[in-house]
Amino acid sequence: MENKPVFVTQPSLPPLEEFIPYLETIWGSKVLSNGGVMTQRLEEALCDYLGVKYISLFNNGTTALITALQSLSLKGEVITTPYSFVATANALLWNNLKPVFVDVDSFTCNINPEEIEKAITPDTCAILPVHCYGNPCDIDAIREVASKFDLKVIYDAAHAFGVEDSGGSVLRHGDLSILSFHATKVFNTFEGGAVVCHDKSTKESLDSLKNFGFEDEENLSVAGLNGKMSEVNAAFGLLQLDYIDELLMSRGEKDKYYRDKLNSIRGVRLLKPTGQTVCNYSYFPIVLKESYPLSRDELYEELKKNNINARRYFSPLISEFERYSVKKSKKEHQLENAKMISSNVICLPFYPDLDLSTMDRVVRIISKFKCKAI
Ligand code: T4K
Repeated sequence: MENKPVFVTQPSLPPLEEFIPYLETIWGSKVLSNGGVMTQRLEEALCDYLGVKYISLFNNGTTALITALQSLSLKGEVITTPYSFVATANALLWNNLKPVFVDVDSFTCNINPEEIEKAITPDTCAILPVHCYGNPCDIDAIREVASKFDLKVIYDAAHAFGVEDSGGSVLRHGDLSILSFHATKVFNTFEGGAVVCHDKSTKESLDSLKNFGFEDEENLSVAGLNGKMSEVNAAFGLLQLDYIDELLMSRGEKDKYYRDKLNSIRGVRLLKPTGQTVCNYSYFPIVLKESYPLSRDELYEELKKNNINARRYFSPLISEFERYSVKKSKKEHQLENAKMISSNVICLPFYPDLDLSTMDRVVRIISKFKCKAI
């Protein structure tokens, strides 16, 4: 089985027979969507597990983010990171907001608060940072700049399920945080997402916005999306929660295994967890240094030749997609760190069921090239 295809991630599925009773309940109730019992139970269970006050479930992380931004009635410019999945900035465009990309820290890959402050204009209304790969942003510094300039903060916490800092869940920070429960995530509901908020009236407003904007049968506040999670997705989430601690533990063990093997390879930089007391090990990115004998794309192709499908998360930068490129912008030079990481990063296959022999296979390929003398 030396050459069986390997993907960057793969969901771990609970035993199929354990899902049947959930389906029987749904079949019995004939309530398939629109806030049925499974969705209500999952919201409660997630508040409890994550240690947050209010959660509104969505059908994916993108609609969660679009609706979170819509709920704040923002207008103007939003400062964000170019080093993320394109959904982050797409959600701004859906709200007629202008993304302003600023550079990231070269070690954490997260938005650099000093760069945020430099990019503020009279049109700035909010900051949209991403806890990239589940590593928390510099939350204190972001809070400081936001309060100094009276800006909203919406965290894209798509990768940060279960991550904690010394005070508890990182999801308690900012005005709102969003999560993704896509199949490729640490906790998944096939497709799914959520907005975490701090008070009941915000939760009610999010619930209304994701239900087309209905306030009641006769009143529509604004044009909302259909962002509701279905009962089957919520039921899968409930089942998956029973296994989440086991899955996180397995991720932790695999993270350590890769680190021990890759640490000594010259030219390979491993990103270190920063600022969290509980990690979720959502991805395993490596950044190739100049001394590594292959370019990132050469290594990517080499892995592919061996049936190992790594991914270049996040390359291109969002700001490099034609739709977003700020041609000849005077801010262009400020994205140096983001560009450097984006051209050299590669996310290795990483998921709870990944076997050690496959990890060894990945390590063998990375380590077989002789390092450049520089
Ligand atoms: N904000 C951030 C920072 C995000 O990273 C994302 C999504 C969002 C917001 C938006 O959240 P969602 O709307 O997606 O809930 C994947 C995911 O589709 C996306 O959720 C994720 N971030 C992004 C980083 O990665 P692709 O285009 O790389 O996915 P795909 O289909 O190539 O899947 C990757 C690998 O996973 C495949 O090679 C095979 C494996 N896989 C995939 C699926 C779907 C499986 O083994 N089983 C599966 O069911 O975007």
